[in-house]
Amino acid sequence: MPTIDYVTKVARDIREMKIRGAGEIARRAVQALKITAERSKTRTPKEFARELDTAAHLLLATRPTAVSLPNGMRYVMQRVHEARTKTSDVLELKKVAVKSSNEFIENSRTAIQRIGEIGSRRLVNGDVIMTHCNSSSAIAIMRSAKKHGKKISIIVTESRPLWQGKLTARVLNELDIPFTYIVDSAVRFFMNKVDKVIVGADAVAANGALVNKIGTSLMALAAHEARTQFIVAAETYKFSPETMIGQLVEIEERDPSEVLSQKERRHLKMIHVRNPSFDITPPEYIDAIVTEKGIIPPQAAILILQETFGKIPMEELLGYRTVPTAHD
Ligand code: RUB
Repeated sequence: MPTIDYVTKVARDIREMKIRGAGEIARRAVQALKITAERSKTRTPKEFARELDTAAHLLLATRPTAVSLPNGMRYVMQRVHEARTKTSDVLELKKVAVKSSNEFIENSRTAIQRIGEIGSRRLVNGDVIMTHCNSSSAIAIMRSAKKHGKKISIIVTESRPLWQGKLTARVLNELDIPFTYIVDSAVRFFMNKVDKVIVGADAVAANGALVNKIGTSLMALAAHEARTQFIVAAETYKFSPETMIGQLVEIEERDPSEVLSQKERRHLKMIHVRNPSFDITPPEYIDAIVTEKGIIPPQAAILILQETFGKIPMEELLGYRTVPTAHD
């Protein structure tokens, strides 16, 4: 398959959510960038960078919310651009692109494992944990707790409209962790029985706000009211550098047919279905963010951002992002 067709296919799979979850989206997009570099037949550094750029922008145009995607693209492209200032050998640049892609993918997997180890220390025998959607980082904490012999049980929301709760259910089943499966609207009903809420992240803003699957903020609100700990599992490449200069994370709104089919809507001439895929949980409702570098309060998100992106000029960062829009 020609490289551009391969990249287009990965982009389509991300858009259609055959590839989903912020971490996996980033890894698969970076993998596509790596394959573009490996197969490149370009002869000049400029052509090579342009080919990679085209692929990166195709991948970026898929889903706008998971900041891991532009951060993954940045990780590779920045290193390629930096190498261009030192060499004009395309073969060398290819090596840089491949090496940095592998590095990003490897670091991302290690980060999830670390989050599992670090986060599981917060869990104690008998803990009842509530989770939403399907997050590999949140599940890593549960997996690690189980590995360390802690007896935990999970409450899993179905996560309408696309039922990612079923994916979580399958994983927990394989892990032999007992779980209760509930409809999204039963969150408050069960919250008093919950010791900790653990969810993943599509983005963490500079002020510590969390962007995650629609319904997360309602869960946080219920947890806050019930005095239940609300914990976020987020690799540092989920932190959004644009928010350091006050830009908002774009919230994806998906096709209304995911909520109500066209057939069902046909006879309801007054209906208007909205389908936002993510929402924003304010930092006041978050007790801790578990990252691969340790557990931080949401207020320390800015420190992670400064450490990770502080030295990179903002205009360079903004070259790898999607168009900002308002939250609503
Ligand atoms: C997935 C979702 C997950 C985060 C974190 O939404 O909201 O909680 O992406 O996942 P979608 P992970 O199904 O729309 O992609 O921890 O696996 O990166």
